[in-house]
Amino acid sequence: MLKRTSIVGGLLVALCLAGCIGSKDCKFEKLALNPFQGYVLTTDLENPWNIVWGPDDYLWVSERSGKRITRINPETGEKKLVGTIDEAYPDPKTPHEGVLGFALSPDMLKGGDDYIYVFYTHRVNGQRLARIARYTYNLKTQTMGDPQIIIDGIPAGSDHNGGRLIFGPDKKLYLSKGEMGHNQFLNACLPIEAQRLPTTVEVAKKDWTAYVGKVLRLNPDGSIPADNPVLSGVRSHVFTYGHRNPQGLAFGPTGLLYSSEQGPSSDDELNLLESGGNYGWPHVAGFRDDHGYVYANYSAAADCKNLKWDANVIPAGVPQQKETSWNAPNFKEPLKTFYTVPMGFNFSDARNAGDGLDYVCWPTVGASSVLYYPEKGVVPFWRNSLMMTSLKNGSVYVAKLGQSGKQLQGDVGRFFRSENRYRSLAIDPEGRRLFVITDNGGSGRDDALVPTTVMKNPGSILVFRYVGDL
Ligand SMILES: [Ca+2]
Ligand SMILES: [Ca+2]
Repeated sequence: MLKRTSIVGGLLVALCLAGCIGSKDCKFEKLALNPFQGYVLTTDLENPWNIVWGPDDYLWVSERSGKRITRINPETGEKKLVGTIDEAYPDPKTPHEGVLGFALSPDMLKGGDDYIYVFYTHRVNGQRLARIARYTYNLKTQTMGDPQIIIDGIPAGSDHNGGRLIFGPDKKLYLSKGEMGHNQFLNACLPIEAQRLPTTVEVAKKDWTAYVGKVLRLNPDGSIPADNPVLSGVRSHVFTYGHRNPQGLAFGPTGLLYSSEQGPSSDDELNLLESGGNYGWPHVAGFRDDHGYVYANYSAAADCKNLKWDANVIPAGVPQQKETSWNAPNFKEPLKTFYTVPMGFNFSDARNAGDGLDYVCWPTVGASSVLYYPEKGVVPFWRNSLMMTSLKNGSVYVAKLGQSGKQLQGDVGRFFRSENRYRSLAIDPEGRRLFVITDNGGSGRDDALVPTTVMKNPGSILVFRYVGDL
């Protein structure tokens, strides 16, 4: 039974009124008033983490804490269990562990390899680790089995595990891996290793401890592609590095790879990922502009354990580094930040931001995924765009690409605001329906933009259907 439940009262009006951020991003405001229908397709998912439109015209969803892969009928919302990953370990105290990304083989249901590649965290003797396992999809039973481990021993932590897994047009697997939230909160005294590259000895031993704050590129059998970049004299799975928590990966039509990445107190990023690129973390957040960020290296403080970590106030004794005092020849600036704030920005009082920024403009959005919206899609004002989901603001941001795909053009639109945390999204082949999965809990903002831990549609798939041409 299709649940045409209203997502929130007056959703479309509310989201359109809230569809403009600050003074710079208002051009999409009128376009956002174009008609969409919003409804709930299905509920009772357990922290859905990844959603894709499969070659069988079903939605495929991973559930992080539910430890499973499920197929969902996009018309009725009916669920069919594909398989459960019993080895996965979603620590109930963290939102970063369990079954994260998965990718379907490009040849699936085409007489080729009917494989599902799943990235999940688990525990070995109490130690957090992560791996990619390949499952075979049985066409008759529509379930998965015969797990084969493709790569094992990837570091995992209580925070920032990244976790997006996609195939490229080159039929390589791309995995985003976070830096495990080191240098903050309970992990404040652990060093960030996003800049550390694997050594020859480590690669020979299959020691993947350097695979944090990286985007990896793998052959489907888990081996290192022969054309991966050589970094500091070593070829490994590392494709790009210097990342914080990249949770989104998406390819554009000409084979360009984009990522979304969570920044610290400011500067979530959309990036164009180029082989061998250094994306700056933790030396730089966003652009190398000394705006709103300095690298405070707690692990280098003599008495770190006795210091109080604070996102905004750096204690004496913690070494600090300005962005402009660091550089690297392969440093890549982002395409766009969400958001960079002026020098002297008062992070402890968002209302004091000035320059058109207010509480809704707290300068990160919790970027959780990115998707390319194709040129042939039916929504005219979304064509050739990157769509990015926001956890903190329960919104989909839409950024138009320039013709080359190597830069953005115009202002960023914001759509479908609701009191939810948007984890990821998929579109149907026509580009008419946007399917958004929501976290079961966590913090966001209510309709008045006041912080809340109440989610309107926990563990759901929300559908936004374009009806402007019907
Ligand atoms: Ca960066
Ligand atoms: Ca910066």
